[in-house]
Amino acid sequence: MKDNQFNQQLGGNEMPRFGGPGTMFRLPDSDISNDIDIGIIGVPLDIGASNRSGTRFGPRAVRSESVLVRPYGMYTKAAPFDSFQVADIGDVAINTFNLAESIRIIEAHYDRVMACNIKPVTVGGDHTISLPILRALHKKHGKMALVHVDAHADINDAMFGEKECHGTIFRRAIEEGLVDPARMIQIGQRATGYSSDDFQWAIDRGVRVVQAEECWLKSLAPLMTVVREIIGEELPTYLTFDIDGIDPAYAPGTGTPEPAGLTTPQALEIIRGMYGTNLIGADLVEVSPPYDTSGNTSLLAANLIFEMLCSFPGCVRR
Ligand SMILES: [Mn+2]
Repeated sequence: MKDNQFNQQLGGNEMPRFGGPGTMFRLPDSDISNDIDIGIIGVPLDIGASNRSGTRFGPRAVRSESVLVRPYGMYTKAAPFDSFQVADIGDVAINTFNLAESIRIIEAHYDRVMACNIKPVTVGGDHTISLPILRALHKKHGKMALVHVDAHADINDAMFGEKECHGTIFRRAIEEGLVDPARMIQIGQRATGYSSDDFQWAIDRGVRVVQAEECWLKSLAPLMTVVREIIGEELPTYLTFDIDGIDPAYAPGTGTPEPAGLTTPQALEIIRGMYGTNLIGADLVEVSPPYDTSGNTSLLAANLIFEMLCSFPGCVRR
């Protein structure tokens, strides 16, 4: 099975799935290098979260549950490990005592990733991490399109006076010009807020906000057709997926759960619907293993990350 030019997973018939390396998808690990097309990166941060903590354990838990993910998408027919050189390029050494310093460390780390032309697929970590990632990617790609799946809009101006934490990041991203609000779609927002204005700041700047109620009880494939029309095929596009966008019945292991969210099939439709855009990076954030008693949230996260790999441009279908 090692005759492919690209890194392949350690197979379940070569080493039992409960043994062997602890890397994502049982792929080889690697330094940051020009040889890598897509690098999987862990950011074990939880000091930017406002309610339950625990996302510091997310990357390790998602890697652990990823042992069951195989190399071929049975429905999409996608074969990402025959398409790209993918490797687990490790974790970011954040300073767990200092959020602002951690944000700087993350940006500097992704500057190195971008210098090697690696497309990053990140496992969080709380949602704060998307801001320094977008800052680093913006230096290479300019203003990007953004698809943001989340129970929350994450557009607060400040929380407890802090301008940079997991609930403020997309206001900062728009203010700093990292993303084009006219090419930004938020999906899955719901439940309770402080006032009817909570989602309005983004809408007023041209963001398309698709609340969870608009998604209930139907396929999201038509929505994703509209999303692709809004974004187009050329504009560098980032996907940020907060696991709390999904209903806590499917994904209970998270810090700020809200009822009546997206289903697992809808999550797949969203990520698969990104195929056809110029996806240049993605993240999966807010998995909190201490609240994930069955491991199902991490298992789902690992499968969603596989689907992200399948949605990068050039991923072969066979
Ligand atoms: Mn979020």
